[in-house]
Amino acid sequence: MPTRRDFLITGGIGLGAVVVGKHAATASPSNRTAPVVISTWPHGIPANEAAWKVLDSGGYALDAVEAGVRVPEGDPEVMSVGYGGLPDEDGVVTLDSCIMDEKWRCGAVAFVRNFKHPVSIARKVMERTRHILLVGEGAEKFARMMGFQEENLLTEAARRRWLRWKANLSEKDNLLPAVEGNHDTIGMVALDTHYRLAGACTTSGLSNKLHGRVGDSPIIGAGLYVDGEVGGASATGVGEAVIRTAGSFLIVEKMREGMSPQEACEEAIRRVMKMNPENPHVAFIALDKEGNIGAATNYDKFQYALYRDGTNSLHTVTPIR
Ligand code: SD4
Repeated sequence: MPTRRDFLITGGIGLGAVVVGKHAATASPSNRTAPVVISTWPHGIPANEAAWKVLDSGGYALDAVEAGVRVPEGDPEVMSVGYGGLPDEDGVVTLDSCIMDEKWRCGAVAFVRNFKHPVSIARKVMERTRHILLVGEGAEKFARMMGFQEENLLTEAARRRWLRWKANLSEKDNLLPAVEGNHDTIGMVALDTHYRLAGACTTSGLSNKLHGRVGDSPIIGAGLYVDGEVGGASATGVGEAVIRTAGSFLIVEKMREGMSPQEACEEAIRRVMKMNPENPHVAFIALDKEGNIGAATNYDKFQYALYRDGTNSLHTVTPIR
């Protein structure tokens, strides 16, 4: 019995939920479909739009996902990614991001301050170093060396939200970060017209997190995993639960064993629920190398954006309980 019900949202979310592209997708006789791009949350709609521009002109999936996730990274209205993201408990915006191509090449940065586009720094780590993950000061030094401009990422709106949280602290509070309302990492997986896969994941992480905390989003295998021979997956939600399950890697391995992207995402959510008795909010998206997609969650309001067959649409996922 299906545990997930998709429906097309036709309006009312203020993002232009359905956008029709110029061209229909290429469907080969074997029923493979490309290009396809899938991403998390309503801000996936404008992100998909940017990714589709690359894909629709025959471009590379890796360029598409980078261009795509840079949109919410640069948007101050999106308070969970990049510029305008909510800060940690010290009032500092710290960003985590990674990117991965179809040949297992990957790059990541974590705990990066004052740079708006960590995904592009992550790509430079992948392309210009022998390393995969750079953090904090080292990542920032590398970004400066690569010519990225520093800027203050804390917007007035985010600072006010942080001040309100700070003002409400009491000796009764513990240091668990508030989890409501800030699960909106963008994870994106794309398949280009040459059937090459790539993915990216980028976030400001949980709001009010402890200074120095890094979540799942920059961890290859947790927040993102891509295997060009199989498919790719990405995660959003409480990062600790995603890391514990190696969620994105788990999904790709389940697809390798023969599960559909949908079955694999549902399996990963069940694993999260089994391994984390407090049932933290998590959602996964997946795309296989044939262009089939999946999405699953254990919380009420998860939506993903899908650009396929020339249409960009937002889908709500029925949670697994
Ligand atoms: C993290 N997974 O840092 C991220 C948070 C988030 O949607 O909001 N994800 O744990």
